[in-house]
Amino acid sequence: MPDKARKEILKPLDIEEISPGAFDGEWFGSGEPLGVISPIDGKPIATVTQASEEDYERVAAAAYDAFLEWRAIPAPKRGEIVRLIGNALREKKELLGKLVTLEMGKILAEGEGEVQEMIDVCDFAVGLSRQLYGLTLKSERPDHRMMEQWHPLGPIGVISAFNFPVAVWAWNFAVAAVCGDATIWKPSSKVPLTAIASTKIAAEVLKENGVPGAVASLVIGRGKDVGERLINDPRVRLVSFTGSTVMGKRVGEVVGARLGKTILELGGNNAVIVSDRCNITNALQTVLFGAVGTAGQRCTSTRRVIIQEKAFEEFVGKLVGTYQQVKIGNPLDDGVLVGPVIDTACVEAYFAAIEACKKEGGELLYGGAAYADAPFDSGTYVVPTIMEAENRYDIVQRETFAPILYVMPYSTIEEAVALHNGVPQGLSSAIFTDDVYEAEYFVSDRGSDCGIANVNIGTSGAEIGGAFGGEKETGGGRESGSDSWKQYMFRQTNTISWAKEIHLAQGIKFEL
Ligand code: UN1
Repeated sequence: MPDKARKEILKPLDIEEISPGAFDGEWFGSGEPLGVISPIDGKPIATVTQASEEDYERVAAAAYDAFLEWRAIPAPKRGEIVRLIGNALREKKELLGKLVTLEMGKILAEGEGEVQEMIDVCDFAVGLSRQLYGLTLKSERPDHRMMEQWHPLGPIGVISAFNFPVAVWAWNFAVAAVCGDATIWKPSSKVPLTAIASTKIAAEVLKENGVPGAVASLVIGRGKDVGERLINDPRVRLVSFTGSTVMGKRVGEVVGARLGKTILELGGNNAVIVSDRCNITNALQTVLFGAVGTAGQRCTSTRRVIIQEKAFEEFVGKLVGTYQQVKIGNPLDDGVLVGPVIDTACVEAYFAAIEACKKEGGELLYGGAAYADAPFDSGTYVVPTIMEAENRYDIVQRETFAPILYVMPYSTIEEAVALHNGVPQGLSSAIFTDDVYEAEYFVSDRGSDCGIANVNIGTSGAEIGGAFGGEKETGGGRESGSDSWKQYMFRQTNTISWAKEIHLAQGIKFEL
């Protein structure tokens, strides 16, 4: 990729060749340098000076002080700051979207889509800032009133993954900010530049409005230096973690042991059920986007398609036909639908999964190879793959973060749902059907066991207005929309007496 393209993206976003990786109102960093590589061509983009353990301490102390100041500002005023951050993101949408593409490898439309999610959640949070409502409750005592209030919680730790380098931070930051919390963000070390750029955009607005910069704190560093400190830090009342189930279990254990709170967004193993009574064209298009979009690296990516046996052959045949037309290449180029995967470790996981599936009896129907016409020799371009497999295979039970789709037939809707739910994860799910019974069964108490269940749309591409997250090994957390904000605050029950005399609850008499 020409250096010009890099400059055109980095310069206007104020990313230097060597950027400090810690922010607490000021930029600094005294840890080891981290080279950032673009998966597009395997070449370096820039270097980040990581945060050391001491740097983490400085950031956490500043975030705590910033929280004390920020929580005293009325929530709608905090919302106004978030509104301005949303506007700043609107101005930088194209640029930041390009940086997401450069650093992470997803296509431009998806890079910009991610920034759109940031904007959307800012808008959502602005409205929320005039709500954050509690209940009033009837007291059993005369002339007493009970109510609930929600108060700011404290600094929030946000540990985000490489695949959604900016949107997931925004889901947490925008909501936490209107709730009165400061955020300490530890992004994936694979994508630190987008984190620096996003923090700079927010920091400028904070500065212009006299708000402490540490409301949007950042620590880029190694897990053992800053990640472990963050999850062990009693000042950090809530840790919102997105990543693998293995890592999430560790975060859950450590934060749980100190009785802190967590939001865990872990692995998915998302399936689409395709009925023989559905719009096949729509189902094909949707499965394609879900399975090959972001090169299969969304936690909501479609990994399994469970197809009614009468429609199986036709659907799979057509699906292979659609896969053949997908343009793979430089994600900065027009018309490309699939860019590189994040790194060569991902490519290894891709080949290992295909081999494992074959060994268990699976059949390769399409793909299963490095992309022969890759635009660069970075070793990160693979052909999206379709395999016929059985749900019980060990490899099908696991989440492989690569564009591999397992297809399998079913006969009854009840069997389809049993197959669907027969995996350890429970993030996102979908059914394609025109049959009311099937659709309602899928979203009923006996239906999908996932946090997200859709009818006639796919597993990925959730709107920010809904609560996002999943059940079982996905971790049970919910973030962004609906009433997810409650996790960023603590609930206080207030009972207020305006009675002339004392009344004890439960009618107890306790008099001298
Ligand atoms: C993720 O993959 O970590 O629903 C998040 C979606 C996006 C977010 C995915 N809105 O696919």
